[in-house]
Amino acid sequence: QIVKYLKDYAAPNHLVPKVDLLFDVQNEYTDVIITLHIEPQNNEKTLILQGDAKLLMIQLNGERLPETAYSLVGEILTLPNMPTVPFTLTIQTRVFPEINKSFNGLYASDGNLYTQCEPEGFRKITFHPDRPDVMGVFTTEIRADKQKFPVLLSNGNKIRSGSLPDGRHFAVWHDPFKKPSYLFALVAGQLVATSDVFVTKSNRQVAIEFYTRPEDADKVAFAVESLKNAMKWDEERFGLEYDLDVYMVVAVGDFNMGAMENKGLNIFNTKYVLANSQTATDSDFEGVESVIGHEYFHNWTGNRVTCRDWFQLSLKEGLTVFRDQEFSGNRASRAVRRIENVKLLRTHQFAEDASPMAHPVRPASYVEMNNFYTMTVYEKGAEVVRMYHTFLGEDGFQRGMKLYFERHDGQAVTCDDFRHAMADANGVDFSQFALWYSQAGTPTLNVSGSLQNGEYILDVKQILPNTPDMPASEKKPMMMPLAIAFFDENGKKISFRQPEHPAVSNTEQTETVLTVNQSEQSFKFLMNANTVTPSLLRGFSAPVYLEFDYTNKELALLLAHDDDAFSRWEAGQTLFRRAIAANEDALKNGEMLPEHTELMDALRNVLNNQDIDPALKAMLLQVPAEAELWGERDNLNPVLISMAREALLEQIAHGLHSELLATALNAREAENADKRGKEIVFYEYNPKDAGLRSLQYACFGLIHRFDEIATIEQVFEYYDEMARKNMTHEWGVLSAINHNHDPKRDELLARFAAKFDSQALVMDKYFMLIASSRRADTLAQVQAALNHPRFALDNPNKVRALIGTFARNVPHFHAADGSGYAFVAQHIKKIDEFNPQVAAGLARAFNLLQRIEPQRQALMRAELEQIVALPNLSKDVREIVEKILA
Ligand code: HT7
Ligand code: ZN
Repeated sequence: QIVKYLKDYAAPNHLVPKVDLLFDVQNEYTDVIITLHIEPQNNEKTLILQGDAKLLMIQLNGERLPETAYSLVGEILTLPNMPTVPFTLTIQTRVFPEINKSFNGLYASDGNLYTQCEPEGFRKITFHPDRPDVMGVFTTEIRADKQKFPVLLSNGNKIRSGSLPDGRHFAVWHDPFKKPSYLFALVAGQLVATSDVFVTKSNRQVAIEFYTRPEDADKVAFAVESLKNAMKWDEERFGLEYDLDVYMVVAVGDFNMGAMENKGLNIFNTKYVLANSQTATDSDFEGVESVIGHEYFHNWTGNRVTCRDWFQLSLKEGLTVFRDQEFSGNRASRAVRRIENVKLLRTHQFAEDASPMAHPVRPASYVEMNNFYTMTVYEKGAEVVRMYHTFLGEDGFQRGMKLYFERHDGQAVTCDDFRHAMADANGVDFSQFALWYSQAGTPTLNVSGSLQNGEYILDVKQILPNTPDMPASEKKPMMMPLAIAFFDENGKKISFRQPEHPAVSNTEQTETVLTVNQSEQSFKFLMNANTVTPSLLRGFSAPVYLEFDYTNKELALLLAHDDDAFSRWEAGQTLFRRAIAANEDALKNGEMLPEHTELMDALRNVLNNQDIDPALKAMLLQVPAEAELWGERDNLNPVLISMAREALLEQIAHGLHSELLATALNAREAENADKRGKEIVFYEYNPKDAGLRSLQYACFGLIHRFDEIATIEQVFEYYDEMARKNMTHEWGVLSAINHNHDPKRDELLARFAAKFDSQALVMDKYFMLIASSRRADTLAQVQAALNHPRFALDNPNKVRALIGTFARNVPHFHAADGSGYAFVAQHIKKIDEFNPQVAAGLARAFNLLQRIEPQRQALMRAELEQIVALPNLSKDVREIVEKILA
């Protein structure tokens, strides 16, 4: 395995400021001719290019080079005797998109052609340095059959097009902005455009074009609207305006990730473009809005200012996730969106940080870059950006952004450059903050408090974990914001002063942000109070575990009264976690389950409280996911934890049946209220109705446990009526009864599949239902689904829906006989033969290996050892599996 290290970075010896491309599309192959206008640096004579395509010929300044003038070893083309003054190199390659199932480079999907070049896919098309600090102005000509490929697209503006002999035609695209090769894109095929216009703040007209298959054109309106909202929002919040005359989005069903921000020509997984109320749930709509925003925001944070090298990936991804989170939060339910983001981070990123795959936000090494598009780089990276924002406030943060663009527009830069811009624009020292980029693992803040004579002392200890790359003993204390407030016994905020804080020592405050930057430190507050319950880490002000020895009563107080939605939710989550832990102990010891009176009372209060926003109420009812409960525990039995969690859900369903029912009915009533009396009733996505629906199904997901037989009968009878409203309702009822053993469940799922047979994205939902069921026959049903005519092992969405969902189905993936591990491992091996990126994604399911109890650990290990023994295993899967086994 060749490991690449950040410490070995060296500036490029050859720049390529201009690139001319010609794609000659034929039936079985495409010939690509690239002309690189090369500027040697430091009199360097040896030119090194990257390429993984069939090499046909090379010309130097128009003269063909003999084969003796270069050598090609693996993907590295070495040309030893190149001029030291500017020259051109023209290279012809041949690629075979029809047989490319890796969905990297140039590939065919449904007869059309698409590219995916980030991070190192350009080299699968042609030869180039293919590193992000080599930027150029691209001109691209595409020639193809006019009937088969009526639409020919690339980056920038179309400057010429016309007919060619033999029923062929051509188009020439020119992108005036210098860009790295990973932002190159080409699309050719039979697509229809849905068009719109956006007028920028400086009054320029930007043409918006969304390309889809003709039958999907009725599902793009929401994405188009979301794009226009994103364009406007970026102007208003960040002062950033779009820079080309056209913004194109192309939807494709075969795609490895969510979407790709290629300059002026985004390519999207259909999942994040196509949505109408009959095929997409409210959360699908929210996914479209956020990914459309994310890719658009990359135009400045990623494209105009890009990464110097791939170690700096979080420079663009962390920042752009922060921006898309702010955009989505601005649209509606900011507090709920924040909680959703924290939940995502804590379920998946914290797990990654506690696994053999742990790495810093700026990784120090990698074997396969595709393996580093991780929750850590994206989601923890966004939290790092959010911490700058918390320290500096909106104005200070925007000053930093302004300086960042002033200094670096058109450049390829580092995370340090971003940090310096934030620091210099505000005169703040962020040198200690740099540790967030180099130290992996989730810190723990251990906090305790004591009140004496009106003086409250908060003691904060910072504990850093061991990670595979660095022992805790080598780690230095990090700098982070700790947002706090205090509540009295009636749930009222206590006002306080900070005598040690010169700037505010005489100011009465009710909340503040502390700077934690040492292993141990104390903060003093003066207040007039008898009992104090601190509200800590408000808004999740830093990506850490927080330990504070709350009583259940204090947690109930915060859950009832805290005005910070995150802290309120977190108080409930802690009560849930405690109850599940107590259930686990009882199950382990064969004892009666405890009653959890305080939790039940607190939940009853939440359900009865009419002042809580429905979407937030739905979040407050959500029990932590299984992966969140694993935390940093060792020797864990995931199935026992899952049983303890299920037992709590049953207890809530029975203990609060009537409150849940009343809440669900009220929410349904409120959703229907403004539709009654109208001739045509729309159950469309809008944030208010989405909140009411999420509350209905948060309740219904519990209610059905009260009497599963009666529920399935009822659902069976009213299914068509529910389903007719919209996909959120249809999905809500099917998800709730999905675990039911009654044959009616199978019949409902079969009806669902038959109804949506021609809708690929809805069929993904069908496969998800099959794979997420807790029914005893789930593995058998998943195996049968592999032969369903709409399942395809070479389609990443289908693989994620069926096999990926199964790998997260805790009782089945972790079945004691190892059948779940064997099933997933078998498919990792199969898929790796044509799509290593997707196979490596599945391999992460085994991340838990070293922390799982010995019997399951042995079963997992046996599967992984078989995988690494494969002679042709990809470096993608090998890197992941070897790390897990290490
Ligand atoms: N910047 C993109 C990351 C990406 C990707 C996208 C699609 C297929 C393969 C890919 N490899 C890397 C997506 C983003 O963060 O916006
Ligand atoms: Zn991104």
